[in-house]
Amino acid sequence: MVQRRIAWAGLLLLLLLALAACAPPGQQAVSGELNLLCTPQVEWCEGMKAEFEAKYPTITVNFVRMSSGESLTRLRNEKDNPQFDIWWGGPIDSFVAAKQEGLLEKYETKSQDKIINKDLMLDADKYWVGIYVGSLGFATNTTSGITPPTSWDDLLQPDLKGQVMVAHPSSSGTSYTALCTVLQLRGEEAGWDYLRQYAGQVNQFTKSGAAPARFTGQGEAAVGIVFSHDIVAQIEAGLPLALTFPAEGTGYEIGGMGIIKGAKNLAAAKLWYDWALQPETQELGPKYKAYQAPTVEGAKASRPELLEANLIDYDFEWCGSHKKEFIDRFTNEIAGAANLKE
Ligand code: S7P
Repeated sequence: MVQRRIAWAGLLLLLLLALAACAPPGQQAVSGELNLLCTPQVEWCEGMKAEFEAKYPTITVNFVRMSSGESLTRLRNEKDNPQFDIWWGGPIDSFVAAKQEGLLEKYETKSQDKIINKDLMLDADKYWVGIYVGSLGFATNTTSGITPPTSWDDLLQPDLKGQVMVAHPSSSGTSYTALCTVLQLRGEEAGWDYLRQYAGQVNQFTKSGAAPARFTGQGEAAVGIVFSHDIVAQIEAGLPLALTFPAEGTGYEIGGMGIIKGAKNLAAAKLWYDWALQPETQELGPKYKAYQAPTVEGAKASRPELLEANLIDYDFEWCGSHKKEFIDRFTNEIAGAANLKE
């Protein structure tokens, strides 16, 4: 009797092990680690790690959350000995730059068939892909007495001197999206002139792009320039904020994903990549307070109204190709990047 029980227990154990190593049809069983460079908010990064590990229990995800500019710098520094396997999130301008610098690995997969707008959201050479879309907005503290701005010029009003908060474009993809939006809306000469005036209104540049929504809600500034979904998350958290958009046009991001050139856990990186392009995965965002719109067929946007603003025809190739040049110019001629607020 005892022997029979031991035999059954052994069989059960074998079955459990076999199940754990089992992969969906068409995929090889993968186990080990996945080192993820994660650029969205930390709550979403943590949620995605937990969801992925629940689906693939033989893989452990180690992630580091870093803003876009910091991520790009880190990848450049680690080019000869990459520590990350995949980069998930952050505006694709940085992925365009990373591809040009040889930091990404090409990956062609059937999962890319589901992308809703391949011309815009899938790199022609398959080095990066879009995983979400989000528009840039203004967050106004409703107790500040300031009328919420509805144009870029409104940010220059004397009442807002020292009352505007935005991240620094050297560290933040959000802020770089704002910079490149202005250059496209106004043309380069007038755009740089505007950026000089706008920087004069800023009380302090932050490191992270989403932070100004929280600081503005806490009364440290009257207006923050932030992605609209990050403003919505702070309104939901109870902060007194109003969301507005510039009527003449606002920029938007396509959040990117790409496998790192020389990834040490390539098979796991490909699994994450394919998983991140499933509609069920993209619909997980709101569970972790992320309200960006999905990029694949079959996934429903939680806040479609955020893309109903007047979006400019943002040129990701142009902004990505000039990223280093524009950031250097902003940092050297307009506002340095020392002492950024966390
Ligand atoms: O919070 C989500 C999100 O706004 O974060 C990314 C953002 O670029 C990361 O922060 P930085 O601005 O500090 O780089 C966006 O891609 C994403 O929508």
